[in-house]
Amino acid sequence: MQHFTSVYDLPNLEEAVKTAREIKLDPYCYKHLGKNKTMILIFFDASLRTRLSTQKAAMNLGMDTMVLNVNQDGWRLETEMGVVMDGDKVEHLREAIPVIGRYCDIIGVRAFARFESKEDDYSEKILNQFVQYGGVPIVSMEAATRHPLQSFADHMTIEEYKTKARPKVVLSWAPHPRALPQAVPNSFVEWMRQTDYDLVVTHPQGYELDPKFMGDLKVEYDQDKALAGADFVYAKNWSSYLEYGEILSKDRNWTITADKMALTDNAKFMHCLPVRRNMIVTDEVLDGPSSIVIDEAENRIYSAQAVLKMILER
Ligand code: SN0
Repeated sequence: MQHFTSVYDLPNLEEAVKTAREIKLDPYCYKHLGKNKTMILIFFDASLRTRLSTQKAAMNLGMDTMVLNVNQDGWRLETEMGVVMDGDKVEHLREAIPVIGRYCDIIGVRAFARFESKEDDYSEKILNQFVQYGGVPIVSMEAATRHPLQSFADHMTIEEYKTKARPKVVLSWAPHPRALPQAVPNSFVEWMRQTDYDLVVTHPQGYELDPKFMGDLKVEYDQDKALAGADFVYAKNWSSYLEYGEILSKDRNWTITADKMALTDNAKFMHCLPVRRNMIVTDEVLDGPSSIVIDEAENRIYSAQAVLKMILER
């Protein structure tokens, strides 16, 4: 595997999950692979789990890591081509990216949707410049439209917890005070559609995701109906794709409560974190026995490690 920017980069999905689960049992078994190799993690946006779990994954493989928080520690970087750089941006990505590539063997990059232009975000303007100019393998640590490392950990976690061959997995929109990207739900849907799970997506009208990710999957607009008999409830907020970046609802009837969880088949509660308590999910559910968010976060290490292993072995 050369780059990792979506589920489609994996040579074999089942094998990848198997590898991640094997690594979990013996995290240092591939420590020789990363000897004298360096991974640089570039953050245009904040991070807790992705930063720490990806660094941990690289270290478990014997790699060295360096981290750059672009907007805090580095020069402010210009991302637009053809502009006169007479403003506050000091250096262009066009030089910064290949330079970073000369200093390492793998680049991880996080650059969220900026909500300035739907076209820019959905053409993955920043991520694609890294792929084009980096000269080394690129790992997406959440780009404008996808968060594949998260979806990998989500899939691994469902595999660990599922009690039936074909669990019902419900992705439910939930309210949030800010406009968030569609990357996590896009990626989750895209990834889950590669499995044989019974995937149901529920959200208010106007929150339809890009058909590129949804394919022929139909939306269930009635959240209670969607939750009926669910084995996994994956809650997430996102802003509107159609009315790009807009918040169309903050309806707390969509918050995942114990009453909502009672509609399910004793479902496990999942969220990528960070989560807004009592907006997305009540304290009772998040602190209760059905919540597997911490295990899900732990699995970020092993799924990232499986990805880096495949890149190192290419
Ligand atoms: C990001 C998102 O894509 O939704 C990262 C999730 C892994 N989440 C946020 O930016 C949350 C910010 C907030 O204000 O709660």
